[in-house]
Amino acid sequence: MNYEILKLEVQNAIGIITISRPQALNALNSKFFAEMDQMLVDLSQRNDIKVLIITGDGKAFVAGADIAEMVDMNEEQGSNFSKVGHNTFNAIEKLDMPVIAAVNGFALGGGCELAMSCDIRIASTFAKFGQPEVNLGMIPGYAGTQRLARLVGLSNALYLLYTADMISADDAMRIGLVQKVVEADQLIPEAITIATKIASKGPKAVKKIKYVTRQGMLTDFNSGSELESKEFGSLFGNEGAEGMRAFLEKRKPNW
Ligand code: CO8
Repeated sequence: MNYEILKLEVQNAIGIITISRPQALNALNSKFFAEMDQMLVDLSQRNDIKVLIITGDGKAFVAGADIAEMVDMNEEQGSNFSKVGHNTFNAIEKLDMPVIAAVNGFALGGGCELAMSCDIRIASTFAKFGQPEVNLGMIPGYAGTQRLARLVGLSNALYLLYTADMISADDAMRIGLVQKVVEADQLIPEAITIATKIASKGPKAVKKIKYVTRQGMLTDFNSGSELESKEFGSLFGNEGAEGMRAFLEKRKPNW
């Protein structure tokens, strides 16, 4: 595919996707979803990337779904456009590697929903988060109603969804939506530092952490614990054996 909106750079096992349609504050249109779907397939077929970072070009991470594209949709088209977003964001959650959102600016509506589909969020002091759909007489359509409540708790989520308030990076961190806030010029370096740290850990263990933890959020405690036992067991005899042996032999593991 000839990517026009997405740019991928790969350095030292870290992939950085930049969403670049700054003239529309990187608003999510059909082209974005087609490109992101293909990018996720491409990424799942490569084995040189251990951690992925997603960021935005310009003053926005993503300022929402593309209002100009949505304005004339009918009920069926709106519902379908919502499902397109669900599929893409679910695929990010299922991607076989940790995904870090490096939120450089506005993360509104679909932009906040995209950031929430990533595993962790690092924000610049310029970042603003919000679900302003009620200002448009709409509700979130890319699972924002579901992910926000799971990440920040029911009442924090309902507060943001009802009021459409745009909150600062510090306030987003206070409610647990963001894991770290840094100066703008430190955003990508810090995301790379975190990604590099994760990439140095047991690679199979990191993938299984994502799989088991995310599956656990979709199921009940006992089923999640059962899956944990199975995947925990699967690491014995290979990567886990090397990691534990390296500890006992006081050397670095050779993954
Ligand atoms: N869609 C399309 N274009 C946009 C969007 C958007 N979401 N946001 C900004 N733009 C465009 C503007 O129209 C403007 O274009 P132009 O230069 O041609 O007039 C350009 O980007 C720059 O924007 P502004 O001039 O408005 O920049 P400001 O710095 O003054 O303001 C804001 C920045 C505050 C971010 C402002 O642009 C804004 O409020 N944007 C809309 C935010 C919003 O409401 N987002 C939610 C959209 S709805 C949504 O995301 C639902 C998700 C689920 C959809 C389900 C599918 C059915």
